[in-house]
Amino acid sequence: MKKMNKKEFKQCFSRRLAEKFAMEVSDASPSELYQTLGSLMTSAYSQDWRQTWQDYRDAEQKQSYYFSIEFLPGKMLKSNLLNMGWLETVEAGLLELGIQLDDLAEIEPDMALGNGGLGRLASCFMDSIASTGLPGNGNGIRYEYGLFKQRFVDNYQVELPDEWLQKGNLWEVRKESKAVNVRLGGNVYLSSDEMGNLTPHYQDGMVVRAVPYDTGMVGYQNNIVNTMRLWSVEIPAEEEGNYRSVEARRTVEDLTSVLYPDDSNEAGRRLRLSQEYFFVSAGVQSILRYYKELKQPIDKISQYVAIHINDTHPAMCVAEFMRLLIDEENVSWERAWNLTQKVMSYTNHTIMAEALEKWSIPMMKSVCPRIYQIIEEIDRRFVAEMTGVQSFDLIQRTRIIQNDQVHMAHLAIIGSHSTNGVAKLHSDLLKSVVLHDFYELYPARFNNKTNGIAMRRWTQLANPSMSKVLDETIGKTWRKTPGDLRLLLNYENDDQVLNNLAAAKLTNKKRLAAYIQENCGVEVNPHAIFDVQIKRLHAYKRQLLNLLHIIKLYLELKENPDLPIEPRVFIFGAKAAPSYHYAKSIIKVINETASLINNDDSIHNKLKIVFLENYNVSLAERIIPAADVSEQISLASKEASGTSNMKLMLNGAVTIATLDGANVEIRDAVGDDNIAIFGLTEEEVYQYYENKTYHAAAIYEQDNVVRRVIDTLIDGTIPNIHSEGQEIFDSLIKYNDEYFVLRDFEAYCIAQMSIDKAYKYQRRWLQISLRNIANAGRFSSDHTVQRYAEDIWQIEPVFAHKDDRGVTKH
Ligand code: GLS
Repeated sequence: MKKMNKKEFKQCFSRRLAEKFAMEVSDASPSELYQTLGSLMTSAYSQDWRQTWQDYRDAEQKQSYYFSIEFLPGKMLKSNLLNMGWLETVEAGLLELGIQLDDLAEIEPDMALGNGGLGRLASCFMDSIASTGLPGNGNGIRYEYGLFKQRFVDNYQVELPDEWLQKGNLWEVRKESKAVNVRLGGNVYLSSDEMGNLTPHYQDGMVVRAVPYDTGMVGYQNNIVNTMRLWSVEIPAEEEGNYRSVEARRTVEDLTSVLYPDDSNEAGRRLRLSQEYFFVSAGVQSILRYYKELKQPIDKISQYVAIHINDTHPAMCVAEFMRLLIDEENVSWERAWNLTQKVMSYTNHTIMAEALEKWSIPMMKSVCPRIYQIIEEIDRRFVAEMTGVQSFDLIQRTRIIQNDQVHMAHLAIIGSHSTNGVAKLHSDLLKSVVLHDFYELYPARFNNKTNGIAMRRWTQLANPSMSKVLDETIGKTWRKTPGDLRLLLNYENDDQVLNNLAAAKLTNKKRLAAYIQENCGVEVNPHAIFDVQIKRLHAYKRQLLNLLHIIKLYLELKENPDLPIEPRVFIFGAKAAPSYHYAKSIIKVINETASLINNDDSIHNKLKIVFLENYNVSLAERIIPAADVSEQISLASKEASGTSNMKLMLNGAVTIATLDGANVEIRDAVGDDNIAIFGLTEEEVYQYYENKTYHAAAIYEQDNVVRRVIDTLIDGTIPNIHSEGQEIFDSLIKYNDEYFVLRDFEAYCIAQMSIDKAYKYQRRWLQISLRNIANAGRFSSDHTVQRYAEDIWQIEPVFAHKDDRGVTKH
């Protein structure tokens, strides 16, 4: 990629502005300046983008395709600048033109085509795949509306549409020539020739056009630009006549209109199934079209193509790939099946039963009838193959079609060569409990790939003040090799370094405090502990446990305003799925408690609660660098991995955690003294399930503290929560506290006391914080994708080295 000095940049920038808008810098609005900068960037990397593609093609490289119904890139301006190696020059150049880069970054909407961890992971992987030079692409849906915008009205969550495309999207390129048709609905009949070959005949239904919008995924200073391909639906020109009515057009347009706003809690809706088939079919068709251009025999396809099924949403890749091979390429079933299993791999991201997708047979037949036929045949053959080898019961439990439903996880596991979980504990649980039957059948297919995070975004971009301290202390190699953060351990007794890290943290806390003041009207003390829980609002994540502890502290302070606790600001960020009533009630109660506590002068500002609206990637970038404490308090076994836990640790927050998901590996990385672990273990949780001895009401009866705290939900202590307080109270006492909040309450309070105590000894606290930063390198997603590449996809980096002008040197 062409490097520029400041002077050249300024000239190019002014010239581009004149060409695009016929304007001088001084006349242009931030939006025009943003577009000018973006267009300068895209034209600078498009040469590399084309070249990367050419290189993969010339070298006939095996490529992976990451199929995900969600991608959550957030803003791309600064991360692209960083990866292009332009950030410093552009920042300085713009400044000389009187422009703040951050003001331009503000213009860009957050690209929020995902709900939370699952989508963000996909985007961290896209960054890392490009940055490690791996030939890998994304494949998903270009939703017209991203995840809803959250506002609080009367302390309730309300949802507003996210019209992120309103002002266009700089980074995408519409590729009309790469469009494909997708058939939905109707009927399909099979006819057989004298050889017994079956041919499908389609009747009725609709054909829609899938048009790809490609976005360059710029690697970190390596001249590699991969592709994230998102599909948008259109009415095919030749079908215009069939779509005259508004309703008919609407049926088509709805397909890629909205992202389903549910995380780990999927409702089985017809439109969702259509979305799944739409992007699966479009993606697999375009892969096969490319493969055929290579003129290789179809039997070699697994040496060129790896398709990754990210959670069950794209599980129909298995059947669609089969369909194309047998119906379009005349490959026999057996050969096609063999190739399919070699090409496909699958990641499970949750053990929550409601998120393991199942579709009713009638629905699947009506959305994608040919796919249903193929799944039926896969199921029939699976049963036939296993009969006599495995027990009848095991076969019944593992087959794809059961009780008139199609089990998508079963399809993904049976139709692929690899199934992985996303943290050690989660992968073990898959083997021992959730997918144990499949582990019996296919032990070699199961493996673990602990999640990771895009280190550069979460340090260099989000936390420049800490990054500067790191550079000054351990040099700059950590920027490329995050494992080098360990060098920081050499300075754990160096007061100067500890103080520098503390100063960087304070800068970030002041910045967040200003944001809080501006957006919530709450004044917070930057010297207080900033205690952060940021993630989707879900009962299993137990924001309620956090709240109950805050209420306990409040009650204690009311009794004794001189209680010697460190001042704390509890910061929440969380969206609830619009249909998730209970989660919305929790938001309301947290907000009302915040109003109560924040306005109570008698507690001398020792406690504050801030619930920041509209938690998204950009807000995460603001909050995480300012956090002192990271709340990772899900019920053990429920959080598959978590990734905010890694981001917070990397930014020096100290974790208070259950032994759940990747928290276990964080504990292993930092050691017991540098993390506050509490609560039931996963084994203990399963014991309770087994012997059914959990009685939340008994804890309530016997424990005065618990009773006093829980009663505030219904006794008027917290105003305006009449029905919500009762609902939550009932969930705990009447419905026996599904997520063991009361069981873990005491242990949690003790762990919180240890945090309070540790914070009082600032030097020790800073050392703990330093050890967290130093040990975070292992959670780089660069590392994670390399494991996927070697163990699952069998793809390798391109070894074409390029010089600064983007010329390939072989
Ligand atoms: C999730 C899990 O709940 C998270 O624990 C995990 O970190 C993430 C990425 O693997 O996937 N599964 C899901 O459906 N949404 C998630 O965030």
